[in-house]
Amino acid sequence: MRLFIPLLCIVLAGCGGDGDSGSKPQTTQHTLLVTKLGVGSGRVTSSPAGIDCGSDCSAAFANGDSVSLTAAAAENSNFVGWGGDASGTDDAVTIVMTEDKTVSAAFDEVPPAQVGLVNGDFEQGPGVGWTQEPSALILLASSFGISAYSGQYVAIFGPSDDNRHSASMEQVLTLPGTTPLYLKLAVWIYSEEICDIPWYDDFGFYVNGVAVERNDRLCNTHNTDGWTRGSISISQYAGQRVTFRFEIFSNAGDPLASWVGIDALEISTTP
Ligand SMILES: [Ca+2]
Ligand SMILES: [Ca+2]
Repeated sequence: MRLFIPLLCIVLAGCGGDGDSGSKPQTTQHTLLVTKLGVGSGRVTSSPAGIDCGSDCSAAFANGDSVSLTAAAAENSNFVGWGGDASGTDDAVTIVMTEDKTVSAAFDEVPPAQVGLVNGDFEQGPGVGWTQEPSALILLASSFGISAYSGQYVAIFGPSDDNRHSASMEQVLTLPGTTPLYLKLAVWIYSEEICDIPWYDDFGFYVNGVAVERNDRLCNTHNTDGWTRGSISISQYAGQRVTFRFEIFSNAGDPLASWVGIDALEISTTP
């Protein structure tokens, strides 16, 4: 027993000898409680371990402990930030356990990405879906003296009273993940440029700034005498978030003298 008692004292870390009145008090514990707020979802874990919230959202830690909490948003959620006895928007935060503490973690839902074109037939007018420069290109076909291919509205790229040398329209969209994939559209070309003279205009369809379909010698032999239906392969961009851009321009010093109308844009799995 003479050997056993000192060993037991080490294990218990607190055997007072005779006359030793200053023995350490047992370490105080504080509770850390994590609550989750918001319409999104996510998980909060602690280091040292103890909280995995999830379902295990409270744990006791020794007085003075530094506890690091880490928030991980679930799919289609965002971590917004910490509240209660913590603050900030970084995924990790450190809490010093000087007392019982409650920390909230807020998660928001990420709105699902719009798949496909918005206002591809332009029937929602010039204010929806498309950024247009230098002014609205989506207009009532009747105001231009033509019929729309679909509905009432079309987009027209060409000269204007402002003596523009270019006009463009773009939209950021997420494409469906299926292949093959096509952009189907109706096109009407009317050019007054003479093909023997290099004052051609240039009209193109660009994805992420790269020309996918382009006519850089637009002149009067290309006139379509009305709407024609065409399709452009965009399979290589399937499933991606991309920028669609249509642009007409004339070379420096030479005005635009071509009009290109487009209408009834549609993302399709068939050409
Ligand atoms: Ca239309
Ligand atoms: Ca020109």
